[in-house]
Amino acid sequence: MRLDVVTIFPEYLDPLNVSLVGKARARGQLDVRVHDLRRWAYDRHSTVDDTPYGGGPGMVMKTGPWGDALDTVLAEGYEEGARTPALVVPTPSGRPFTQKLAVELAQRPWLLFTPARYEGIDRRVVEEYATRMPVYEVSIGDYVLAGGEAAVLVVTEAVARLLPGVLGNAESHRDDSFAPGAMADLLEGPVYTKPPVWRGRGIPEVLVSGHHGRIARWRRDEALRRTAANRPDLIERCDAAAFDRKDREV
Ligand code: 6GU
Repeated sequence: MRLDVVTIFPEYLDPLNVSLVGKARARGQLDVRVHDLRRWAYDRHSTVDDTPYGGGPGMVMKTGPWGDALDTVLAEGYEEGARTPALVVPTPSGRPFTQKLAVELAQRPWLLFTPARYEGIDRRVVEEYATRMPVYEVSIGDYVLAGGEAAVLVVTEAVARLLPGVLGNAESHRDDSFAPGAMADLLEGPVYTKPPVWRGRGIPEVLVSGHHGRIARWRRDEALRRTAANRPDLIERCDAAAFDRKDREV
């Protein structure tokens, strides 16, 4: 997969060299290019923003530099053989970024991110590129960040771990014993490792019982407990009938 990021803070994307994403890049599974938007500014001060039409606080990112930047990055990508880009526009006004959307983005061969600072990008930029390619305006949660760069890191990590061969087998096949739509929509329960006793605290006996059915059911119940406590909205959506079927098997 190819990823391009156009930003006024290229160094903000340095974490893309670390950990899972960094390793995927080193292995050639991810081709990441970070571009400085100011390269496409055209005045002495490398201005990329201006005051908003209609007044109001803050500044708006200008059409000119963004248009020239995106045209150049797209042309370079096509020249190098990349195909069918999708534009990913991080904005608190976007649709919620979810695991489902991460799976959808992971299918695409080329993502072009446009993280903005200030009050956002002149609307005409998104309108223009939406005539040429799919555009995903995404928000990573109900709070406001100073810019979209942190959202690019979030989306990239969520997408990269879904690419074939990026995660180890053990991790990618977890929870396979559960029907999709049942456990899939719950939060993970607690986990334990050695030693068996720490500061007088033991581990749940069932986990060393060797009874895989009971372990699976315990994990499911803990997942339900945690989900009910932290995300009651997710309980509404889960498939209770699938749990009942599973229970009758144990
Ligand atoms: Cl994608 N950008 C900004 N600036 N703030 C956000 C966000 C994105 N998602 C949640 N808050």
